[in-house]
Amino acid sequence: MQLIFPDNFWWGSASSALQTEGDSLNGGKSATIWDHWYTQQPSRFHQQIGPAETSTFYQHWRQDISLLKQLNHNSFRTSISWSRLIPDGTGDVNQEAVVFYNQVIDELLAQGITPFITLFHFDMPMAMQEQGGWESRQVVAAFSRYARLCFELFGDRVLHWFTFNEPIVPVEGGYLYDFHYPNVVDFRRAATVAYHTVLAHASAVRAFRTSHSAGEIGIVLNLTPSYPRSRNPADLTAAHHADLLFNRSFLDPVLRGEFPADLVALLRQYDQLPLTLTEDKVLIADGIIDLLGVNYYQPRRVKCRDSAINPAAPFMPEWFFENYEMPGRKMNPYRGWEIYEPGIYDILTNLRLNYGNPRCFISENGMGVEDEQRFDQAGQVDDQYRIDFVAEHLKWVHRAICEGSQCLGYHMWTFIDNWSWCNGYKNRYGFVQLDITTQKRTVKKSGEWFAATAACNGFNHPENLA
Ligand code: BGP
Repeated sequence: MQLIFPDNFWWGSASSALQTEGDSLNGGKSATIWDHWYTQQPSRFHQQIGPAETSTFYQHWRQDISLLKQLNHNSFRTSISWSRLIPDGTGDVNQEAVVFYNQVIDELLAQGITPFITLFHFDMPMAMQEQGGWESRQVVAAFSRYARLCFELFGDRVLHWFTFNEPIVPVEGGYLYDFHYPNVVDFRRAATVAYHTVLAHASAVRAFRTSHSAGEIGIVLNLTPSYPRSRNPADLTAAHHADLLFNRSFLDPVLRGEFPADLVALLRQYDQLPLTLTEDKVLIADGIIDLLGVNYYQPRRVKCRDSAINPAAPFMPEWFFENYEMPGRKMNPYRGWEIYEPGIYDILTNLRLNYGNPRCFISENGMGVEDEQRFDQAGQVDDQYRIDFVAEHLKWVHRAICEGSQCLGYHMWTFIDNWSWCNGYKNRYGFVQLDITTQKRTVKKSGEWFAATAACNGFNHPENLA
């Protein structure tokens, strides 16, 4: 079955500044929370590889962009590093950074690749964290200024902006589950961080609108459909709560301009609401976006709790559900994530039916695999599993589009094997293999497949949809 996508479909991939640039303390850049945390607890990082080098995009940007061209990308998302552009977070702009980002943007455009730019991808400047990070309203104001400066500096050429990448992840990692700095476990503080992130997002959208920049602004959310174990009312309620806490906490404000009433009621009942100001409501309503990026890796399967809550334990999302390990689920064993391709269709359909069918695109989807060198065939990684993964997801994206979804593109995570936070280089995601010793770049079989798919605006899928 030939699957052909709409005209001008965005074919590309996503990456982030911190995971690819390297030179994390050079070029006038200051430390992020990642640099700091690495100095404190290097053993938290796979093979003790920290953020200093990553995949050397800061040096090899020209070569990397020519590889993007070779992969037939018509679009590419990366982020600007706040701590590179404004080293102390609030003060002077680092001209070396301006030169660097101008070169990257100009070269992308020269190669016919539309730049999609994110403003914040998990990389809080340490100087801002010292002021409280997202727990502080001053940091929200500083972010808004940083966003405005980006629109002024690059907005004549960048037409697709994203305020945040996966804003729930620093909330979960930094303030609930101890996998990002500052390693706090405290729901009320987590709720404050999430709330202030929404304010920061909305302030940046406001700054964008008042700057009269051309183009559009959005946000990238990792949406994990919550599937209940059964139709039992207790399981359905568990799934509803997981959806409220992990998806709708950001989805509703950016698409409907307000938080879900039942989420607010739930947090009020448990005395976990952050402090709010009267004027916040109007600001949040101003944060409605033009374009939604959807990152999809895995579903969330839940059931009602089997055991009583320990009232002395810290308040947690898991007070309302338990994760459910569905028998026979298909797993990516390296990352420990379930692979469930119809989930991507369910997200797009939910957006179409319940959120007014916003303009959106798949901004990340991908498969991290350990020890990929073992698939080397005559000097190239033969990653047929990644081709199958992408083809199956694209099949469901195509179906959603046929039913009316305004899904405008598909970006893969990621272009080149890159540094994956605490996982370092354990799992490889790229279309391009990176030798981390020599920095040699070699296109994998999936990269060739993707280039052909992008060139044809589609591909031949061997089977019919069920
Ligand atoms: C997303 C992030 C990316 C990337 C990807 C893969 O959540 O936006 O930054 O890292 O996941 O996940 P991981 O690196 O944790 O394997």
